[in-house]
Amino acid sequence: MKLPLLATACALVIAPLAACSITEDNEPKSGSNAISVTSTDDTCRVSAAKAESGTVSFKVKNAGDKVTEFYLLGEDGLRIVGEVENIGPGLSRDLMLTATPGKYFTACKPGMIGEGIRADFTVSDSGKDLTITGVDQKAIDAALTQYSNYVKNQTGELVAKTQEFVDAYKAGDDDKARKLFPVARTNWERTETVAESFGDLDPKTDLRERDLEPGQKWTGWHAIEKDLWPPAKGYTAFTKAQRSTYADDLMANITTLNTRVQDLTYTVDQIANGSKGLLDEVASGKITGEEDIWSHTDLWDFQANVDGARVGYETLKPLLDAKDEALSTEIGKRFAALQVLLDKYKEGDGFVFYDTVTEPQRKELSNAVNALAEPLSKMAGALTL
Ligand SMILES: [Cu+2]
Repeated sequence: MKLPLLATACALVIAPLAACSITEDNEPKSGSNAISVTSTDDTCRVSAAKAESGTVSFKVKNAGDKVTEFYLLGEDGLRIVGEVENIGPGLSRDLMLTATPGKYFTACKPGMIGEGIRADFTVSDSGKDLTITGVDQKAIDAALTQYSNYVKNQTGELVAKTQEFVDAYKAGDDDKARKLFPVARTNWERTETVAESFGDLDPKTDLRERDLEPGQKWTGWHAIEKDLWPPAKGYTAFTKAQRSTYADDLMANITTLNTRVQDLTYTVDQIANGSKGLLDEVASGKITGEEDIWSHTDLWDFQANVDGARVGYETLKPLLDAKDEALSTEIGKRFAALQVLLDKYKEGDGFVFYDTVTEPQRKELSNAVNALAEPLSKMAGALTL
């Protein structure tokens, strides 16, 4: 079962001036960069196909029955400029970003599979200066460099840890491989929103069996996970040759990821939205126990997503303190509260297995995640407005 990220859609309305009610009109004010998106199970209605450079906000409403996602993609159709994931039926979520002039695509993804329902989107030049006001440019540059170094550091470690993991797996040392699985994934999950921004690598690397599309070959972490923690009945273990194939493929994709992040640069809103995106990952996969369905090592991933979200916040903290100190303090408090709760499940160097965490305990974790998601969702808006 998927738990809704937030109890009400209202909690996520960013603009303080927006009155909040269940029957709220989804139409944007004319001439503004506030765009409304209505996603149903087979349509994606975007209220405007263009905007002017500067702050653009998409108010995404899910009017369908399936959980949906919304993306703003770059001209190549692969680069994710901004996204909101895991929007339950009846809920609304806001995506706020700083858009530079260019050609884009909008996409709704009902059911969270496939290419999504896409449409062209153009951002024209407003002539506006897109630098953040009221914050020292040096502080911005420092934050962006710091974040870029962080990501490179994580993917570098990911290469090393994944190598150890696949070596053990190929050698048939299953006990060692099982121990290393959640450890190697930690570096992946800490930077998951960056890893996911490579639309070609992510499905090959981190796809879950239940999200397979007809004809799609299942590879990556979770295919190996199933082989290491096989179901009691009806599963044929991989041969030695198959093990090598899957292990080498995972290693090659991780190596490519590491190569690609070396040239990546980031913007403040990407870091802010990425931080929130990592927390959405917790809500959509870890709380539910769907991420590591065979190994039950979800709490390692949970912690890693939270770590990544916190790094994003801490990187931006000097800027956020200058723009909205109360919000910054609130986010810091919520991170701390969530960590206190997570610490209860620590065991040795890792965590207890998630199948031992009861339904009420999961609910308690979920509430702490939601309490953090609410102020965290305001960070991008507070920084770019
Ligand atoms: Cu994941």
